[in-house]
Amino acid sequence: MNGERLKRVRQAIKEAGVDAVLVSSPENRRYLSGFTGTSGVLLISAEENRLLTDFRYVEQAGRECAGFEIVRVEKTWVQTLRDIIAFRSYPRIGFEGSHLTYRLYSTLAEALAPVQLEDIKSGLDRLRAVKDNEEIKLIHRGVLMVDEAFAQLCETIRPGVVERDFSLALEAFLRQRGGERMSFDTIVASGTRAALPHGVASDKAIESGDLVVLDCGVVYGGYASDFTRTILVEAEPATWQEEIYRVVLAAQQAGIDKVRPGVRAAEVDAAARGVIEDAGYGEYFGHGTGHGVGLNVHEAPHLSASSEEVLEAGMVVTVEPGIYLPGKGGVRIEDVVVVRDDGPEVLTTTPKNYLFRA
Ligand SMILES: [Mn+2]
Repeated sequence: MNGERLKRVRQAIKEAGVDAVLVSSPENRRYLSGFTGTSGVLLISAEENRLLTDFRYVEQAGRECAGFEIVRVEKTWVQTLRDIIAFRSYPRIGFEGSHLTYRLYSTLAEALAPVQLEDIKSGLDRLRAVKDNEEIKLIHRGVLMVDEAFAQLCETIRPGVVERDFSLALEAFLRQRGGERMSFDTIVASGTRAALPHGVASDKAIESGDLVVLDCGVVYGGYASDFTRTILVEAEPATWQEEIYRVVLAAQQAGIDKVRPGVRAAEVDAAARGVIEDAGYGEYFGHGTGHGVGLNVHEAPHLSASSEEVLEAGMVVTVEPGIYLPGKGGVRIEDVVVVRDDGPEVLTTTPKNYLFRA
């Protein structure tokens, strides 16, 4: 049982003005209870910690969730929940609005009436933004696994190699070393496809002179990592290729240099974006500069212009600006960075100070 996390969720329950909370998203459920199964819901209040789950997971939950009473769901968890709270006084119950489907919400509201349901998802997500040392270790391990994979496999990015085959080799390498799964579908975007910021590996063969954007991550111990490098395949760089690489690299460094406690997430974005805008490529950088990484590969804090979050020591974020020129290609560079009291600690070790030649 993680008493510190339960203390903080009880504080969040109080702040949200609810009497109890239902936690159904896999990340928050795992964060608060330790449960790694794929089906179940937590009921947490000032007085109780319960996990409602079905036959498949009862034994596993008993092992994983010290401090939680495991309740076996017979028909649906909504019915089980209704039976439990019939004996409670919980006039207002929080739930995760961006996770619960509309249909489930409707069923829940009807079954629990007259209980009032309040969406407190963002209040729960915020609990995960600052990582403890154990969490940072798991993320670091994943980051280093990907660094190792890149060092081993980079030179296999050759003309004629199909994007999808490369991603498969990369995934096999990482799985053999203990990676549970990839953080997301691996992006291998070569040639003009490199202008697609999320160009998932396709059947295209890599060609000489292509820029290849490789964006991937591995999940280790439940925690995601995230990584991007751009590689030039077997050619002298064209002037435009060298130029956008240089600009993205400078932008990425400007973003990293801003990372420290007390700095607004939007300032990190502004620092990176400013370099790209000053070079005249502002319209070709259409996504945020980075995001928190943890149980979810994209989580708080969000490093974007509209973010109102403020960095705190222990947050783990990516810094990943890019330039995408339609019909030509693109460049993105991404590292994972820990917010430390004395500034940024970059976990990613793969070099980036030059355009990789494969
Ligand atoms: Mn990322």
